[in-house]
Amino acid sequence: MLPHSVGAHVVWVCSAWCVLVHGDVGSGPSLEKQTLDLMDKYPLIDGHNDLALQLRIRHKNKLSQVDPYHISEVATDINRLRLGHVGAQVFASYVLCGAQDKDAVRLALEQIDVILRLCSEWPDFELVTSSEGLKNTRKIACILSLEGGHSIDSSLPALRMFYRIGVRSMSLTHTCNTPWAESSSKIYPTYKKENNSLSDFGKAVVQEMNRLGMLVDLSHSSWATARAVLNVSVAPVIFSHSSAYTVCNHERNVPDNLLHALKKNKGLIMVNLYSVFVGCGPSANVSVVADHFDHIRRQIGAESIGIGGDFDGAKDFPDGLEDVSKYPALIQELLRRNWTEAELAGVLRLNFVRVFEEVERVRDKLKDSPPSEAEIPLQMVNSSCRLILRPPPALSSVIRVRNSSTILSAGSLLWMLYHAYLLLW
Ligand SMILES: *[C@@H]1O[C@H](CO)[C@@H](O)[C@H](O)[C@H]1NC(C)=O
Ligand SMILES: *[C@@H]1O[C@H](CO)[C@@H](O)[C@H](O)[C@H]1NC(C)=O
Ligand SMILES: *[C@@H]1O[C@H](CO)[C@@H](O)[C@H](O)[C@H]1NC(C)=O
Ligand SMILES: *[C@@H]1O[C@H](CO)[C@@H](O)[C@H](O)[C@H]1NC(C)=O
Ligand SMILES: *[C@@H]1O[C@H](CO)[C@@H](O)[C@H](O)[C@H]1NC(C)=O
Ligand SMILES: CC(=O)N[C@H]1CO[C@H](CO)[C@@H](O)[C@@H]1O
Ligand SMILES: [Zn+2]
Repeated sequence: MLPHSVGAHVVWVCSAWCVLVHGDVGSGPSLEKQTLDLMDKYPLIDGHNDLALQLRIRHKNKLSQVDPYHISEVATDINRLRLGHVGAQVFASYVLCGAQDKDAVRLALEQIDVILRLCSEWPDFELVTSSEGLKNTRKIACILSLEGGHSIDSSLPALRMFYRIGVRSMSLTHTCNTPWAESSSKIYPTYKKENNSLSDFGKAVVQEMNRLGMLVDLSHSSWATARAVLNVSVAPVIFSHSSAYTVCNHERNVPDNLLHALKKNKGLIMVNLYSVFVGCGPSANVSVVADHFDHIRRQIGAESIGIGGDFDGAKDFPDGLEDVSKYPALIQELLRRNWTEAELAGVLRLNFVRVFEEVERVRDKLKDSPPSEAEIPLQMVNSSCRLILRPPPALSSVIRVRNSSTILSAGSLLWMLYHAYLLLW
């Protein structure tokens, strides 16, 4: 029932051929075959990919200009996904922080449009919106995510509509704070937070995501926000593309105490491959990436680990891991380091499926809770781009009167009589 990849077949034939030619059955070729067999059985579910961003930048989202099997100057296309044994890709709908409080919602919808198009028009892809769909598809599964909470413009109704069109995961921030959550990055001066990294409205966002069955993604959030979310979320959360802070001390990575909180939450950290996060510099190699896996496994166990490559969201990737076709090199290195096949089956696929299923179970348990009507305080989001709707004075005074069941103040009584008079007149 798992996708059978043409690419894998080609590679397998080559490795068999190499064995024949060199008469070599040493550890190299057999490890390679073991890797590819394992990845045939457990095709990778990758947690983060920014192809849609590149389609915007390079092709203005005009899919008709693009050959799905070979896209130049990017790290992702169908040929390379097949070679990489990728069975499912979470595609990010990412909108620049500069659009916050402007047209972030429109831009996010446009990125979702291009992802939904490629997931339906490209024959190798299928959009999935449930763990069942993910497990059953024979194609490369597409999972839709929203990168950056600024794309919901502080609106739970907008969040719900994103869920309806297929979004199953959202990172609370990108590199900017939202009015309700804090980013790991300080490059934007917006919505400074002091001692309140997740506001009451932010908690309502997390609770509504739990109720909907949307994965809460803490990559890009500040550590304080991540801790606050882990305190509130009743479902497991993910870091869709973050690595280990102890191995490379970059603020986008996850420190050990947060890793332990994540384990308690039964969540998942999907290791980011970007050289700057894994090697703390513009260059890195497979071995350094594997050090992140080893470290996290020592801290919280292999069952908490996945892979979130971040291809096409950044420029410099480690030697030997330059694009989505190279994942087998990483799995082979982990096998060489004595990771078991069961551990790697989890890292490749089963851990993500488990978390997704648990998120759905929480949704099912909450099915009798009504949609949240929480609103962000107006003064938090008051900008010239927002139309402020106010009830007319007559209506608001009538509501006030209706609500005060015991004592009517003389003032509101007068207001009511005055407006009743105006209406009659
Ligand atoms: C934030 O916390 C720090 C350290 O606990 C404290 O010194 C500061 O006064 C707090 N700021 C506010 C606005 O509460
Ligand atoms: C977690 O929740 C507890 C109990 O409500 C609270 O005392 C604590 O400050 C919270 N921690 C964070 C990081 O929000
Ligand atoms: C990988 O990079 C590390 C750190 O730069 C270096 O020490 C190591 O020798 C490299 N390993 C390989 C196999 O190139
Ligand atoms: C893997 O296990 C074998 C056998 O126990 C051992 O000889 C080898 O040193 C281990 N390799 C690594 C990288 O830990
Ligand atoms: C919103 O901003 C406008 C213009 O700056 C101001 O007149 C109004 O009082 C503000 N409203 C709130 C609720 O902050
Ligand atoms: C703001 C407020 O007091 N709202 C109340 C108005 O009356 C309805 C019906 O009695 C209550 O449900 C609201 O809480
Ligand atoms: Zn990112």
